Amino acid sequence: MKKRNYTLPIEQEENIKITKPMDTAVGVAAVTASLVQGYGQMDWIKCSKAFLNLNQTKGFDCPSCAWPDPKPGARSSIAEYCENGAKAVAEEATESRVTPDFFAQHSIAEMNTWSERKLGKSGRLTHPMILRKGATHYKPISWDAAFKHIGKKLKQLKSPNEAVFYTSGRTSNEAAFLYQLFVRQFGTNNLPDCSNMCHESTGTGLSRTIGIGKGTVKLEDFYVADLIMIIGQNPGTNHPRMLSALQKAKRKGAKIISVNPLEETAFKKFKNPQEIRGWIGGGTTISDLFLQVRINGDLALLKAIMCVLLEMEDENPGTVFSQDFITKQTKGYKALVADLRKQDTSALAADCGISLGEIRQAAKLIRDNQRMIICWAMGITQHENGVDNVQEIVNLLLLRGSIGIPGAGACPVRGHSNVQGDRTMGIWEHLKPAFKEKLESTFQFEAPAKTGYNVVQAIQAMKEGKVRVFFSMGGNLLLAAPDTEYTAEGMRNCDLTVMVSTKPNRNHLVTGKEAIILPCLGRTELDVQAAGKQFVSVENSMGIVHKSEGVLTPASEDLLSEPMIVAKLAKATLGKQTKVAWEKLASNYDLIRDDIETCISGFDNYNERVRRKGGFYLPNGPRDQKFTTTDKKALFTVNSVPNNTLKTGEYLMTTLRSHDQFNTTIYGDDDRYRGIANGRRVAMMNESDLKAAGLKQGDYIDLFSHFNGVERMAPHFMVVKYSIPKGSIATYFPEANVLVPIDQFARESYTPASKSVVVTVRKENR
Ligand SMILES: Nc1nc2c(c(=O)[nH]1)N[C@H]1C(S)=C(S)[C@@H](COP(=O)(O)OP(=O)(O)OC[C@H]3O[C@@H](n4cnc5c(=O)[nH]c(N)nc54)[C@H](O)[C@@H]3O)O[C@H]1N2
Ligand SMILES: Nc1nc2c(c(=O)[nH]1)N[C@H]1C(S)=C(S)[C@@H](COP(=O)(O)OP(=O)(O)OC[C@H]3O[C@@H](n4cnc5c(=O)[nH]c(N)nc54)[C@H](O)[C@@H]3O)O[C@H]1N2
Ligand SMILES: [Mo]
Repeated sequence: MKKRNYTLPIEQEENIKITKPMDTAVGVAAVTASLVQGYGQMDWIKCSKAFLNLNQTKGFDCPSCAWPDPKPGARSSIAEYCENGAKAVAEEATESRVTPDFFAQHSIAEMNTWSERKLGKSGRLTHPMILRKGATHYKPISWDAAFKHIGKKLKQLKSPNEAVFYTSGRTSNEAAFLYQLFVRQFGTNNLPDCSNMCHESTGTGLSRTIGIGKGTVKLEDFYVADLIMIIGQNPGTNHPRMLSALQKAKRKGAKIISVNPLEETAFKKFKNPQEIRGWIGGGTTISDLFLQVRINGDLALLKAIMCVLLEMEDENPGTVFSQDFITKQTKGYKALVADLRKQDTSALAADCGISLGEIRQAAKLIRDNQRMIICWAMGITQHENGVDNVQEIVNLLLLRGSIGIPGAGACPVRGHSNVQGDRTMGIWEHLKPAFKEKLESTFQFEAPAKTGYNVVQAIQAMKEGKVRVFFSMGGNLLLAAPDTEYTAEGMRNCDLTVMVSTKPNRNHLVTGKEAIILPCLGRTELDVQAAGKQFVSVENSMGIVHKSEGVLTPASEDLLSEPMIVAKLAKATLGKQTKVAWEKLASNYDLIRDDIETCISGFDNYNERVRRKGGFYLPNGPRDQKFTTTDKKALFTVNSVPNNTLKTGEYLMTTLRSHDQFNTTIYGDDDRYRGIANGRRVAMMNESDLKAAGLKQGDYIDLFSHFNGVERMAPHFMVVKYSIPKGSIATYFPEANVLVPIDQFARESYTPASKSVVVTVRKENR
């Protein structure tokens, strides 16, 4: 059996403190001194300027999550931000700097012993740096030399497919469009992105069933919804501003059902930090029905609910299912009903761990409330059956006709602030024929037709030695990807790895034979080019495109904007091969937007409309019940229930975000709402499992996963007794990523199954 083990360093032994999980989610009202000192080390004046401009019509888009701003077109004058948005801004606006001197003082070997948190806290990168073959330290390099070097390496490849160009979801529309254009002119579709590990299952499932890979609701729908289901999502931590929308919905009478193996604090009570009554009142109870589903029990649960609804429909035909809508607008109803009739509802209930009584309660709420929104995030997408999960959600919406009417629809809640926009701009390993033609006719070149690598395939190709150059537009693939040790080997196999980054991360330390860091402007910073001050644009989780304009003085004079980095790289690499006026485009983003308008539908009058207050909404057929599938109908699908049977001693492990992180950026070591402080190497377990295994809270265990002949190990996790279904374990991402097999991912979408990893545990021998 092959063995893999990678342990993220910690500075010193964690002194983990456990208290009761909190009953009320309450953000921090103002940017308090402690928040600023604790998270961002920025000075007060700068801090106030940043926060006054966050999510304002004239300011910058919050670099944290993709939740939309309230009232597009008339954003409030009070800062619209949340505690975690504040942390994200503070992290970027820090006063600390990682200069050439810093790199001269600290070797790669030394920095590799630092925790991810310490690395990030070192500060903002100020200068392009190169790690030469065999060197122990990064050395400064001029921008020109860096581009020349990367361009030369790219040109030397036997095939353009020996290079991989990754993107993380903070990249703006303008940078993303230029980037994919460069990559395709270079000759490959190897454009994996963080979306592959995130909502790809959503894109795949929704495209097939309703014809668009995006949600169908807008924020205003929340205010007229009668029922909101929140499945596999932790909004209190990851989309805190969503709680204000839920609170408003509740005040207007909506009911909320939450489905989660953990009773997250957000589902209990919420006090709105942005209103005075939030401080004095008792808070709003968010969830009316909490269903503590087993990990990956969602499909069984949804099916069980539909079985009960079918019984109700049989009793009173035409009162439960939206027969008129089903006949006119859908396909596949009969097959779905036939499948439901074959199911044993009690077996489904046992499978998902929810009682028949609660399933009936949920079914009744659904029967009585047609204006139903279903929200979901990573608890749904990151399983082998992630696409099936999404399709099962669509089945439920279609049965009730709860799509394309006000207050109802599908609401996948996106992660990174512009992950949806990047995909709209063509960051994708697939190149659709229509877009290919547009690119070719607009820019006079022949684009590659062959589908490129997604994240999993890219890492596998790197590991197999098929990739020589890895280029990364933001992100931290090493720690975000599954199977950390395997991914690390893939990185080390490359001749050159290049990271466009704002702050140091592990990807700068576990590198190809040579490595280059290209430091870029952040979202919060002024972006002045030859044509004057520039702004960029982003698309939020609900398909609204709006502008984002930085205000802070850049962290260093040597930073380039992401569009300019792409432009200079394209020039250095493509030379006479290209007819694009790269630097002219990167000097005036209006020109990039003009090209986007030519190539991508929905962007008519881009430059004019993006300047309007609140931006504009992209076309979305299903929102108006115009389904854009091949036969113009919404599709019911038959999805089978996954087999989650565990052998004795096995557990199903899910990997979560704590309250103090943004993906691989670790702000601090506390998970305030869950009552976990001072450390991240924890394994949340059910009380009866602990007894059965002879463990108690405070014990340390090693975790193992076995898959396809490989044993993976993650040592030293403190056991925490937690309210979680039997047979389940929850750990934090990225510490537990080493256990996620590279070759276990969602069918069709390739999203790593990081929310259902079969593990065993062993009490630590110390
Ligand atoms: N502050 C902050 N904000 C963020 C991020 C961040 O790291 N920090 N990340 C951003 C990104 S990129 C994304 S994609 C989103 C992620 O947002 P979320 O999807 O909310 O993030 P996760 O912590 O991965 O877990 C989601 C929830 O799924 C539950 N869950 C786990 N397994 C299952 C399951 O099998 N079934 C069900 N029903 N639930 C399950 C977990 O208990 C958890 O409550 O947030 C974005 N916003
Ligand atoms: N086990 C497990 N693994 C997961 C997940 C999970 O739930 N469980 N979630 C997955 C999900 S949903 C996602 S989206 C991925 C995230 O994967 P990534 O997007 O690759 O990771 P991030 O941690 O968001 O990237 C952080 C880095 O981006 C850089 N950065 C920040 N701002 C900017 C900027 O403005 N420009 C540039 N160029 N760089 C910038 C900084 O240097 C920082 O170190 O992880 C996935 N991995
Ligand atoms: Mo994500």
